[in-house]
Amino acid sequence: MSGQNCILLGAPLDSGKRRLGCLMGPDAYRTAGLAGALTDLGHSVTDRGNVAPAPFTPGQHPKLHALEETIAWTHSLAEATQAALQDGTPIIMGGDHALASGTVLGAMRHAQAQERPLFVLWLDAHSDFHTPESTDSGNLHGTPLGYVTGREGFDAFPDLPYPLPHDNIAIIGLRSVDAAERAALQETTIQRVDMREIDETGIATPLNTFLEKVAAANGMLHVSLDVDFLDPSVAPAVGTTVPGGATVREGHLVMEMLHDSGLMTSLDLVELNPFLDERGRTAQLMVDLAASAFGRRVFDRPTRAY
Ligand code: NNH
Ligand code: MN
Ligand code: MN
Ligand code: MN
Repeated sequence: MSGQNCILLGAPLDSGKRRLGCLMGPDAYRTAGLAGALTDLGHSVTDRGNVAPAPFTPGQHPKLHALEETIAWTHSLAEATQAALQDGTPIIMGGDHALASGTVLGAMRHAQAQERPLFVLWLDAHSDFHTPESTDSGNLHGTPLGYVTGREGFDAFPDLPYPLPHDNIAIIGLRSVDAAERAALQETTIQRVDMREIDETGIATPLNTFLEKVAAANGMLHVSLDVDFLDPSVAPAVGTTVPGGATVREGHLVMEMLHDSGLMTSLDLVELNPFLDERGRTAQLMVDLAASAFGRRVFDRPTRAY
């Protein structure tokens, strides 16, 4: 699996919540050496620079923060992601998690054109399954999985080509799920893996279950990695830390398994807030995790057949 065409897309979207800083994410990944780490692994890398939001007029929504701006980003990121998927493997350098409404939409359009199903792996402390009605915070970074699955209330967002099937989604790392999200999630077949399950079975077991399903369906796989999937002791640079998260090794194991599976077709790196980092350590860890997803390893081992 060497020699992929990696396409870096900067997404300095900071509209998905009120605390600022994620707009610095793309340059933090560049500074931490993401492109060089990938070329060292034998991939070709093109940095297409930063995407900009489509034109928009800011409004004053009583509850939702920066609705118009987030919708504008959804339009432009869907187009940029779909275009990049035609040429290689997009790596979206966020930006907060609201960007995934755009990147997953772009991946859905691309997969539909390829006549293949799209699967989504969401690595996150949170489930991001709110609707504009159910969110308490009004922060749209808590809603992208609600949007792409076709929940109610996203009328002002771009039309979906189809609702992403619940069976095609796994969320791994859960430990902060709001009551309204929990109630809605429990009505779905989304694979929900909380930290307790990871403690009890190890993280490889539920991930294998999901990857086997992707492979059996000849699916494309979009991976969305939220910094807060990781424990705050190793990844402090995120506005929404939740204790009890994934260890460095659990993070790497997920990425190594994704690489060995050969299934991942696009990757989001989201919620990095460099303003909150300590000497760049979180940015560096995210770059190292991305490197594992693109083949960095200590020793080769027999590839598991999915
Ligand atoms: N569920 C909360 C909300 O909707 C928190 C979402 N924050 C995240 N999601 N960081 O990954 O506001
Ligand atoms: Mn998230
Ligand atoms: Mn999160
Ligand atoms: Mn909430």
